[in-house]
Amino acid sequence: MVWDSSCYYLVQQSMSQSDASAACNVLGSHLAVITSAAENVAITNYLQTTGYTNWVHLGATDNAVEGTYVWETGEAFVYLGWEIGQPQGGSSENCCVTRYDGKWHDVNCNSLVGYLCEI
Ligand SMILES: [Ca+2]
Repeated sequence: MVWDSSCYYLVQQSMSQSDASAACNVLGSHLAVITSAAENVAITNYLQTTGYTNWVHLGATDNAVEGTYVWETGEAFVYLGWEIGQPQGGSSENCCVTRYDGKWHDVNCNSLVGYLCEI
């Protein structure tokens, strides 16, 4: 899916967030980074078209400082797409995922789900 000069690709293969990040890197891309409501809508619409209903890893973690999410590209964490009440997993859930409803949750980084690459 192409939006605003980026290309996004859902991989429906379940893996941990770190493995997913590495897999995107092998393809010359990175895990998707969402920095606006418009981008979140575009990605959500794309996920809906795929019919994939599981979570998908994004490129954000709070591994370094609990409670402070950062994008792996270093882009500013300016848009917050968390579902109400999220993130709530404390130090056991440090990875940000999204799905067809566009509402982000924090999950354990070893959660085996699909992932979204962006280039
Ligand atoms: Ca956390």
